Amino acid sequence: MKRTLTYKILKSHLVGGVLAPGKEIAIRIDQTLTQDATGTTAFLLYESMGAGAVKTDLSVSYIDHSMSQFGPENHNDHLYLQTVSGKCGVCHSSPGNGICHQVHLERFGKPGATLLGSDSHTPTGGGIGMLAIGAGGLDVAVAMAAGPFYLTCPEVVGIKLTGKLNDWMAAKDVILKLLSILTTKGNVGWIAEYFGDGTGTLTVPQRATITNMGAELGVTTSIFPSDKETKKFLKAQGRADDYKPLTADDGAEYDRVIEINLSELEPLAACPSSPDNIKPISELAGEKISQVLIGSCTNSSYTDLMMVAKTLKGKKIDKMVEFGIAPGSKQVLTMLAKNGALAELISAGARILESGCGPCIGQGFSPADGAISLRTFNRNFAGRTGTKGDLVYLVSPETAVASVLTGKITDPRTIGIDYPKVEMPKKFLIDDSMVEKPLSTGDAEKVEVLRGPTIVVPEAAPKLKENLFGKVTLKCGDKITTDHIMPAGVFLKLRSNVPQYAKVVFNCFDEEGEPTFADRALELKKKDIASVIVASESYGQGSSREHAALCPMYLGVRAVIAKSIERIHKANLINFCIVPIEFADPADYDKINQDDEIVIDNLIEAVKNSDQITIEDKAGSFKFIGKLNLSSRDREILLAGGKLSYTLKQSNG
Ligand code: MIC
Ligand code: SF4
Repeated sequence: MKRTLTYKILKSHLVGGVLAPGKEIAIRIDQTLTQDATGTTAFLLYESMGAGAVKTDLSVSYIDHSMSQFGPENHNDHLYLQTVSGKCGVCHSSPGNGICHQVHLERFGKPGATLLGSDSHTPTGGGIGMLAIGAGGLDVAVAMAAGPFYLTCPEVVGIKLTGKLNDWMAAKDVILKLLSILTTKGNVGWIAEYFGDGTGTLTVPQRATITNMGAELGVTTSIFPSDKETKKFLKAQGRADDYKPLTADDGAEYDRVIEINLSELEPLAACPSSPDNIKPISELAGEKISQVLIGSCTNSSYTDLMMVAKTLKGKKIDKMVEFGIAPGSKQVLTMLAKNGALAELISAGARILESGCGPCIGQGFSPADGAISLRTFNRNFAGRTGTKGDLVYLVSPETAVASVLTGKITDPRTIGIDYPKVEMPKKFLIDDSMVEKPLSTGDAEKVEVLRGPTIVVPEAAPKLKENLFGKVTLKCGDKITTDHIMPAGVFLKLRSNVPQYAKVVFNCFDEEGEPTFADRALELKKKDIASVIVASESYGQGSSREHAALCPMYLGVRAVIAKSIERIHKANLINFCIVPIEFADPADYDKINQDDEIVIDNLIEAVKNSDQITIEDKAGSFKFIGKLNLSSRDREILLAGGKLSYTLKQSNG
């Protein structure tokens, strides 16, 4: 049988189940990554498992998200993560070393290996032929303790790339094109595998932009073959030994094929406020802008920023635009500093930010009311910038730099500048001094784990009850992202303190002068009434943050009833014992309303044995069927009271 690259890697890591689309499989995880915003919970839960030193080939803990440090919380988290990493045999990447995905690609990722990361953009590693998957922190903690990762055996969509990108066209335009075709909805359970002659024309950083933003499709991951470009990149990173060639078999059969001719692309933008709201730049050109930001794990590579610096050389940006650049890693920033490109950027008018997530996660640079912000990032969910009603357009660095010169949305092909081709360096500057390597067992034992007072161990999930009596605390619409459920930005510093962080669950829906979602849910919890969330399509899109399950769980949310639920969020709900229910008939969504009191009888019995469950209005005005789309393991986890209890039960026999 002619195999896809995806199936080859899955096969070599399979430890349970059979490789048949739609069936649950278990795979061995070679590497893990965590970042600070999800990492504290992941490590607190890891410690609760009493697992000792990590059992993976490599686990890296990055500090890159929460670096604004207003108040002691962030630094408390950093110190905890640094010391707990030392204790558990985990590499620690210090703040300033760079964004987890960029650094992992540069310094650690390996073709053919599996990577599980507590961040939804972990698929960036697919750019060098890794099978790299995002998950909740608890799933990553289990993988660090040698537990397999369970997933639905995917269907593979082959993305056939032909042709070659023209001047001023970018990898970002490729993934925006794909988002215009596949959208952010309905791709759960798929993996996107790139093949065709066009793949060989793309460099590793370009491929990584595409696999990174594949997260926005909602697919499990995206992957490119490992070929001579991969070899060139790894060699330039001083890691030639990590290279191995990997491709799909000739004539491999994909479950679906989408063809994109790179030569025919035109510059695109994702318009407010969804990554799949795609329009050609030609339609938007001339629109006045107030802000341009270049960076994030999608577009902050050395080659991206060199292209920007070369375009700006000797020029000044438009006076009405504020311009920020966040280089993806210390490697990128140092190289720009050494070759003079940084000076060109500063002299053109850029504000240089530290290497980290920064404005991508709402830490600074919130745009003015009504101001258009052009960003090379991967997400433009409403309000993610910290400004209500924000107007964020996601574009390529090429479009961003052209626009910062003119002060308007601009097609880079029209600015009359020759495209500054940037060659991949033969050798990247290698300095891993901001990565602490795992200690010897003796030294690890001596490490004192620092736990600042703002770090609170999360409460265990409560057990399911046979009959659920609840109230619909919120009814929401389509595409509710985890940013809606659990805002980041200024609240990011509360990630290690669930009772505090839970106060802002769904705060985007709170009305001034009215009790907040959290108040309403806690009030019900006191009376032993469960909160139930009702949602439409694609509930839980976006980030992997398990706080979007953990904090609602703390507030007493016990079930989510939606038309569809996204992969990582559904797993997080199960991990924290919130029952994910899908409408058997989507039309039933219209029957149920906020504040309805509902009854779900025989819940435990249904979770044990049934694929469906009856949801009834207490007042008797409706009754409908919900689907329990659960694997037998999901059922066991729910019945055990969540994944932590399940894992402890398993390890105690
Ligand atoms: C994001 O881009 O939304 C984040 C912040 O990186 C999240 C992780 C988090 O919420 O900490 C993600 O993508 O998973
Ligand atoms: Fe950081 Fe933004 Fe990437 Fe998330 S998407 S990891 S916040 S840079």
